[in-house]
Amino acid sequence: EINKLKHELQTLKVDDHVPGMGDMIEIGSYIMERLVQLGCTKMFGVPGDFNLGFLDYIEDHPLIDWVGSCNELNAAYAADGYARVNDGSIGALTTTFGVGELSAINGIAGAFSEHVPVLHIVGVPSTSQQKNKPMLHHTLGDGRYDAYFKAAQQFTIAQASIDSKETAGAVIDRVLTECVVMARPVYLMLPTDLVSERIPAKRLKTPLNRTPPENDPDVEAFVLDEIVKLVEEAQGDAVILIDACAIRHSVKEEVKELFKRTGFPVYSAPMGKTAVDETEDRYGGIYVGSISHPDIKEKVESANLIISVGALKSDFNTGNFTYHIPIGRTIELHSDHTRVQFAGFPGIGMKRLLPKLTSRLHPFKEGAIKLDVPKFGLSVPQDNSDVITHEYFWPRVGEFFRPKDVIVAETGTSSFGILDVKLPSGAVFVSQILWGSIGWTVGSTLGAAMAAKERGLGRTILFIGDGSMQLTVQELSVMMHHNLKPIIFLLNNSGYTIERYIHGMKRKYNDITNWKWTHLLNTLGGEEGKTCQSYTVNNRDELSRLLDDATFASTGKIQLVEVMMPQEDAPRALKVQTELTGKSNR
Ligand code: TPP
Repeated sequence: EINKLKHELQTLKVDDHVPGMGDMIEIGSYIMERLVQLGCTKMFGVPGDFNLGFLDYIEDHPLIDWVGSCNELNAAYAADGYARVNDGSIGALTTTFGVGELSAINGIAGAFSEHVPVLHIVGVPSTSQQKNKPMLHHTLGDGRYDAYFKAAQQFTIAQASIDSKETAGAVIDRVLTECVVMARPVYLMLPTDLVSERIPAKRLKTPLNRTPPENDPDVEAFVLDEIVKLVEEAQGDAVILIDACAIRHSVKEEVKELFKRTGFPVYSAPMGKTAVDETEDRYGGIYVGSISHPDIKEKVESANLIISVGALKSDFNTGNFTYHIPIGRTIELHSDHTRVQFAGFPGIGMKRLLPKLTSRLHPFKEGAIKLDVPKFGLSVPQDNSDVITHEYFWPRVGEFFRPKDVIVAETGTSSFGILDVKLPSGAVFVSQILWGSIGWTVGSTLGAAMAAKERGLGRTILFIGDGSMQLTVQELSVMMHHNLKPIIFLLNNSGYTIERYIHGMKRKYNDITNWKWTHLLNTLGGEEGKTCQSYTVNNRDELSRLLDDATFASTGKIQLVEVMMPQEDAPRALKVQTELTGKSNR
């Protein structure tokens, strides 16, 4: 099925699969065709009377699947997760005017902060209603029809209202191009009366530009000379530090070329985890400022030169801003600017710069480069305890992962615990470390699992705390509706452990109601034992036996594992980070 789809995508011609369209195409179909061209084949969302007409086009399209979510927040999370795993494409959702779109805004803002390209299409009242401003349902009742557009301006990189059939094609293309090139969400208003208006199909023959513009050649040449000089002066003692924007702005391949050619060791920030294959010889692990393992910290901070690619220096991504790397020894490559030591070069983007840099640098010569990267990864502790502590859990599940697995980790103990686990070749790590909206991973897992299927990746495995699951749990039903089979590890530590560590270890506000977790899938539409399976593991032996069970590992149905953990236990990195966060909140 995947191959068939790929083939159809490659050979797609507009007229082939939209019978009778001729040279004209309806606006609803035009949007669909552009999505297909971008490699996006899922539309997430929730129906409402202002987008129902558009939903017909989605449902009838041969290459796009409609994925109805339980609420708009989850739909936005799903579109975000889909875009992250469907690397280089975008995610898309559609909601209805006001009530729907406003519910999605948290998810859209998260995509903005973490550089994820998401198209948010909102079905809005007709063009004449927008002019006359009657007191329609879903309005504020005071005639401010532009209020939601104004809200969207805060959280999207481009916004537009399709207001005539004459300009529709150009408007759609403009926002989509911004979405892809800037790797950020965009907002498009689609009035009810324009969905079926016909516009020329000719524009579709020109694919959208997906790459950033060329750098100014003189400035770029100067920057390259400066970088090459610094690399030579470093005499082989340089490291590459890869981060989130290397993934989001699609330079993973370019960075791979760079470290293959130079032989420099590579380290990753938490948000850049799996940007480089963690099984690479020269991969040294996660650098997170003072929270890093001491040998990683020493290797990175003592290098003569640090080439940082796509850095996103947020608190949780830098060990609370504790990078001890002097600016004089740093080169920073970003999507839209470059920094060489103390000098900034606006407009010099890494997508164009990196291949030129790689070709200018000398190939690795045996003995010329410091190659002693620390041994990255954890081993399972051999003590006699039977308690599932974080110290035990993460290395133990690390042994369960397989190449190409998609591993999603929720804000909380999960996103910290997973960091030190060495993930197998081709694995994709998904987490929302900067925005950190709890519950995000449930929607995101829905989108990620769909993209994983399309891309021929492995299992989708979610790690989530009991507190976070309670925010967005309904989306499990959508996963089952679409026959997705993720494995969900629900860490039951009786409440908000990460918050306990920040403030109020014994406070009631950090407690939650315990749910009957193993009944959930059955309640949400599954049939326990048939289409879904749930387990509780109380001790190390039960966990280990389950992880070694071939039927469990092959994940023939959606599975939820309730992992019983102590309330006040946490991964090492979380304990250090929360102490720093707690202090800075005072
Ligand atoms: N609301 C949202 C939408 N996002 C948030 N980040 C918070 C509240 C604050 N918050 C951050 S982590 C957390 C809360 C309430 C608790 C997470 O608890 P749980 O999922 O059980 O994770 P644990 O640390 O126990 O593994």
